[in-house]
Amino acid sequence: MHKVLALVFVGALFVSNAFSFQKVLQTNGFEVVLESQKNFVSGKNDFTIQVKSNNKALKVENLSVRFIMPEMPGMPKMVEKAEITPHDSIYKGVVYFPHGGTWQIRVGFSSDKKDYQAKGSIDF
Ligand SMILES: [Cu+2]
Repeated sequence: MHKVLALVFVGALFVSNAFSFQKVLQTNGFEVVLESQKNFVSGKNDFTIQVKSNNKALKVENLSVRFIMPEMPGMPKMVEKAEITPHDSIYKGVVYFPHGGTWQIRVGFSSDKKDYQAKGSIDF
């Protein structure tokens, strides 16, 4: 039941075309598409992530999304791992940021038994 509701929810997001944030990362011919209804903020963030090949969203294995801020004066390195829930080939992510700034994005996944990592960054 929860899965059905979640699918309807994610579907509704697409139908209403409500994404105001989109970031596309590239790796080895894959496009990793991060989307959210609002720009990332400190605190809780909900987003969706899709791994596409030839414009088709794929089901992948071991999808992980981490946001990293390198060590800075007076602040240790921070790694915030997103909680990922698959809904067919759309993955729903939740991440909490302690504060804004520039965060490196690392998206890892496996497809056909090979491991890939896409990199990017966001600023808020
Ligand atoms: Cu920090």
